[in-house]
Order: sequence, then C-alpha cells, then structure tokens
Amino acid sequence: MRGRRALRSAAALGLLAMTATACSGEVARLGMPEPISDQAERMLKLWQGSWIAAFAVGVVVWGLIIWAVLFHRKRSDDLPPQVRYNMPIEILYTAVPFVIIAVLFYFTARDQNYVEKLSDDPPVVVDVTGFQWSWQFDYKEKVGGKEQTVASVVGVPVAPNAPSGAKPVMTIPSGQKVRVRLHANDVIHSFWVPALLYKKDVMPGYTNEFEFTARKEGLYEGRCAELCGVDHSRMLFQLKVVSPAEYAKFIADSKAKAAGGAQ
Ligand SMILES: [Cu+2]
Repeated sequence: MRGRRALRSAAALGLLAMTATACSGEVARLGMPEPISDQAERMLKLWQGSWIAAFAVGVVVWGLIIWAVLFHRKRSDDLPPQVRYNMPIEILYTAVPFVIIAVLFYFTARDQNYVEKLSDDPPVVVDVTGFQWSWQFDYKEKVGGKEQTVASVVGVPVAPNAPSGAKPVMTIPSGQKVRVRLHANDVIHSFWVPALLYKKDVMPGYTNEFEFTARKEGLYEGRCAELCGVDHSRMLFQLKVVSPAEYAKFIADSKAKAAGGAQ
C-alpha cells in the first residue's frame, strides 16, 4: 500500500517537473545549447528530426512489446504454434530498417553538405592556432592579392597547475560569413564552441577549415575538445559576436596599435 502511494506521488512529481520545463525551448532543443549561427540552426533541426524519428520507432517497438506481453501471455504448458520462414515478416523487417537508415542518411548528408560548405571569398578569415595550452587568433585580409595579418589575439599559455589567466577572445561580426582555418604545431586539439553546435579537430600538418554565419551577438564559451595534455581542461577561449561596425573598429584599433608599435 505504502509502495503504491510512493509510486503515485513520484509519478505526480515527474509529471509536474515535465510540465514545468516543457514550455522552455530547452526541452525542445533536447539538450543542445541555443544555436547562434545559420549552420547551428540546421544542426539543431537535424538533431530534433533524428529524435522524432527515434521516438516514432520507439513507440512502435514499445507497442509491440506491450501487445506481446498483454495478449500472448503463457496460458498453458502447451507449446504455442512455431512459426518459421515467414517471408512477408522477414521482408518487412529487412525493408523497414533500410528505409529508416536511408531517410536518416539523406538528411544527414544534405545538412552536412550545407554545414561544411566553403565559399570562394569569405569576408572574414581567421587563422586559429591551438597550442598547449591556449589559442591564437590571427585575422587575415587580402591586400593587393596578398594575405596579411591585420590583427592578432594570443592567449597566455597556462603553465601546468598554475592558476588560469584571462581567456583569449575571438571577435567576429554578426551576419557575415567567417572562415576559420585551424592549425596546430604540437599535438591534436579540437576547436569547440557549444553555441555553434560544431567542433572540428585542430591537426598538426593539416589545415582544417569551416565557415559559419553568426546571427546572435554576445559572448560565448569555447574550449578544446581533444585531450591534449595536462592542462587540456583549461584550454579555454571565448567567441565574441559583435555588430559589423564594432568589428570594423576592432580591426582598425588593432591596425593602429600595430602601426604605433612599429614606430
Ligand atoms: Cu587542446
């Protein structure tokens, strides 16, 4: 009796918790952070669609299990009729998973092509270098057909077991395509900004590239997502999405600072 009451209150509590959180977008995102770029929006839709498909399959499977449990209980010690070589059933459970995989494959390939697409002449190009244990951001501009570094942000490497310093900040404009080129000179790192719903390995000897267009201004956390040594967990940075005007000012200030330093 007491067990049943406890079960009932637990169920009520669970229902309350579900309705309390169901209204927030967080539940609809199924554990993903709020996306801030066009590509991240697409990734989120793929994630949600995959979950809907998985849930639909789950409902069918649970239904079949419950149906078997309720309507095919052991009624006597007689062996039930044994069925084998049932062609329609065998074709069905070969064809249905194939269709499920084909649909998942189609949407995954379509969205991967969209997210990994590189344009010919992106307005913002940033060379990102991961190193033990921080990040460097070099902003590139074409001057007379030649690429030049117009601004640099270098993180202070964290010494083993020393207190972490300030995180280096990667500033980019909203609404503009940003090309990120990933470099490493020591070991493999991984560039990860959860709000972009994207991460990519940073490889020594190979330049990985990707592009994104951020839409929401703000400051977002980024980190290394590949175990790269003793202070891997403190290899942090921030992505700052600002208006195009603020970005232009950031670049102009860097140029002025560089010119001042050269005198
Ligand atoms: Cu790392």
